[in-house]
Amino acid sequence: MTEQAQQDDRLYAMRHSAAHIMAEAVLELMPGAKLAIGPPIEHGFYYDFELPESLTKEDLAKIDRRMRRTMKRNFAFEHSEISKEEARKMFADQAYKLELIDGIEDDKVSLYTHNKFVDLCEGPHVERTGKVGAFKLTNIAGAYWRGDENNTMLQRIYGVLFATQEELDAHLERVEDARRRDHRRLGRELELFTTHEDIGAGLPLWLPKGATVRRMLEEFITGLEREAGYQHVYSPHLGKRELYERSGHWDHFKDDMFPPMQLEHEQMVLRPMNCPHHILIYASKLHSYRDLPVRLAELGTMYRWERSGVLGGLSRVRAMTLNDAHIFCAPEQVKEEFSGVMQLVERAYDILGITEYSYQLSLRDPDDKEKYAGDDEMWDVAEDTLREAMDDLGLTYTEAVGEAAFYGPKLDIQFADLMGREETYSTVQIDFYLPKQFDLTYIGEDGAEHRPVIIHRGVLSTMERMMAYLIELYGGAFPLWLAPVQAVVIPIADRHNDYGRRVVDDLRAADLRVELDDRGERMQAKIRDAQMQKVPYMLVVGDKEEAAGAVAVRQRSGDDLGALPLFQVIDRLKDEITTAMSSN
Ligand code: TSB
Ligand code: ZN
Repeated sequence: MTEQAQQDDRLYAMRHSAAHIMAEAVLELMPGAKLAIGPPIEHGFYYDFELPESLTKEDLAKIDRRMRRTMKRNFAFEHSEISKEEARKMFADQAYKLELIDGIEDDKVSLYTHNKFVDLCEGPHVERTGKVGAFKLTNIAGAYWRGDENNTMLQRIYGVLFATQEELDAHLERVEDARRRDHRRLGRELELFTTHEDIGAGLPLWLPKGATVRRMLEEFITGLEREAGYQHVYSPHLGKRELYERSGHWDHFKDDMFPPMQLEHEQMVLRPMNCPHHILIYASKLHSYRDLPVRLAELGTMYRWERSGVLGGLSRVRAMTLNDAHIFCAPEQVKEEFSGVMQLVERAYDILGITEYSYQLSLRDPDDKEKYAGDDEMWDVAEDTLREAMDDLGLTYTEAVGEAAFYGPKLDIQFADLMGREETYSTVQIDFYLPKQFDLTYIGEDGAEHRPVIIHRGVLSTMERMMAYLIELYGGAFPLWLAPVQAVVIPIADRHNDYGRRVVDDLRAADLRVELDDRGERMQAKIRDAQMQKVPYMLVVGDKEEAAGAVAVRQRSGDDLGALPLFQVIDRLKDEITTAMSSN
């Protein structure tokens, strides 16, 4: 066993043991408590109880104290086995335990005892109650017995537990940081996006400030794409059912699609991907090898029937706009195009300040061929091409079997959120299938028809998912070029409002996003509010500034740059933007 695996097992036993100690404490405090189950989980443990009254924060503190006492007294955890018959007697007043005993197949029931507390349990546990590590009870939640909403609602107490106090503190700090940076919370506080129940879950509304950030991102990425030889197109968000039958989405992606709309003579579906539309744009004219590669890009809006349980803020939604492109190229151009996409990805990450990511080759699961279109040979060629393209670039990657698209393997770029959960952002996919389904061709140098390959790629992922990530990456403090409001002009008194307005006009004329805070509040309050809104620059104007054609400049960070002539401030902001957007 590796050292890591040993540590994981040890932590598992500690967390499990703490769950027993907690159940004992609850039973002592509330003798009528009915105990359900109490497993270890990631970062800690929980236990479910049926209790005569709702638990309060004060109860948690009491339970905590009792647990610590039990830990200090350092009882041994002792294992024993009894027959089911004996177990039924022993747990006669514990209905949930009786149900669990009935579910045990063996005739032997395994028990663990510490102090006088006995629980049904397979173990393993630590040796003694003094060895459970450092814990904290975090919260109380409702949970149905066996997760079934037809059953009784139980009360669940969650705890986190680590081997040492330092590790526990570090974890709690991470959780707190994640809570502060949570894009759903910041999305509300900074007025970036919202949802409405009459519109529906997973269908976000982008508020003016969020829309500004998005527009800047869109202008940024489409600019890079134009430089890299992409042509931008527009296409409608829906198509006939037949289109998706032909593309294979109907057979392989239907579960993720909104059901068709029945019209007079046809069925229409909201598109779950943009590829078929781009393919038909390619096919709308004849192509010669000289045109290739054809790189068709679109901020393509698409719709997926994500299950309600997996929706989360902006990171997983049902209506989304992908920074999409489909590259139609000759087979011998695939590697070069792949490399071009990777350069684009790197450039974009560099400018956005994205540094933590990993490469995942998402491959077909050969034991689950139903899920995929195309034959073995096609998959072998596509997967080999992708591996070689990655190896040529000298990039290391992990492989994820079963994560391919139905039409081909993908290079997925994975980012972890603050709690370590991974999601795919950029993706580059090699597709030999759809060109065949749509009978795509180009005329080769030899005058004969050839079949192109399609590279599907998203650089920024969907605007929704990237926005969620960036909000958390920056903690809401967007760099100047992305900030929805780049500067707030703050007049010290009402008599400075006119000058403030002129300052705003000059900044706007220089294409900067500026607001005037002419509320009748005190200057300090205005500065505090601008800081809360994470506005990069605060430009304070009073008598002195007005007389000098200047503004007193304060940065979001708290730095005070003093009074500077307005034209100099404009240059400074413009410079900062140019530098950020050309960083290398
Ligand atoms: C790249 N046809 C390709 C395209 O040409 C495609 O759609 N690939 S995809 O299915 O992998 O989706 C592209 C990216 O969209 C994913 O990598 C992921 O970053 C993002 N995405 C997928 N589903 C969602 C969702 N429900 N909410 C937000 N973003 C999503
Ligand atoms: Zn595609």
